[in-house]
Amino acid sequence: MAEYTLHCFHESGNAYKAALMLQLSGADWEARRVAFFTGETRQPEFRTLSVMGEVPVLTHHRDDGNFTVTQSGAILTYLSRKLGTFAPETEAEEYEVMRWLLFDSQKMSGYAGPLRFLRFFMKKGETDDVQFLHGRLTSALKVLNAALDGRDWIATDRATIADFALCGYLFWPDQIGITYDELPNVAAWLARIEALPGYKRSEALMPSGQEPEKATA
Ligand SMILES: N[C@@H](CCC(=O)N[C@@H](CS)C(=O)NCC(=O)O)C(=O)O
Repeated sequence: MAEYTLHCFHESGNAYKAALMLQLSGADWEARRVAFFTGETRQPEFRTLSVMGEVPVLTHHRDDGNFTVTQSGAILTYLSRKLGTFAPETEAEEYEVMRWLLFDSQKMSGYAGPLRFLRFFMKKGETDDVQFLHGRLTSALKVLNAALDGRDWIATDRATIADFALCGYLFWPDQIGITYDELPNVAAWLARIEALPGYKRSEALMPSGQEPEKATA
């Protein structure tokens, strides 16, 4: 058995953050498919793994037993401590990373995920809800673009888990319905992440959460 099991599916940008961290850290891990699109996260068995009913879920198979962590920000923090990679190194860096993880959860992934879901997977059209999410995400992207001005990485002078959190959904601009034409710092930062040794796209790291006959991506 691998040292880490990640309950995941490749359409999930939240799962991608954890998978990317495991991949770029060279960790010993395996992906366990969650059939999200047929409702596995709502089943009682999944709720015993995660009371919040959300992917990703990380289980660390340790000598003292299995240790399970949920919420992508907590998983990234746990992995950075256990693996000693992409971690903040000082108290100031710790808070810098933390505030970007929180910003990501509410305003970046927190809007990009639902916007992509409604536009790309549900084909909802340009409803008021879609327009609201688009506006909120556009504002968050402008904040990120401004914060990246003159710097390579968002929280420190090195890549950290904050970068992996914020980019979780951003390699699917077409599916979200956005462009980076007016966000050059974001575009350059994403290219920097793609150039990290061992980088892989979500689809190459995890199985699909869709049933094969229904797969749209
Ligand atoms: N704040 C959570 C968000 C996780 C999340 O929204 N996961 C989605 C998949 S991307 C999910 O499992 N949703 C299940 C549901 O809403 O029923 C995190 O960062 O891990």
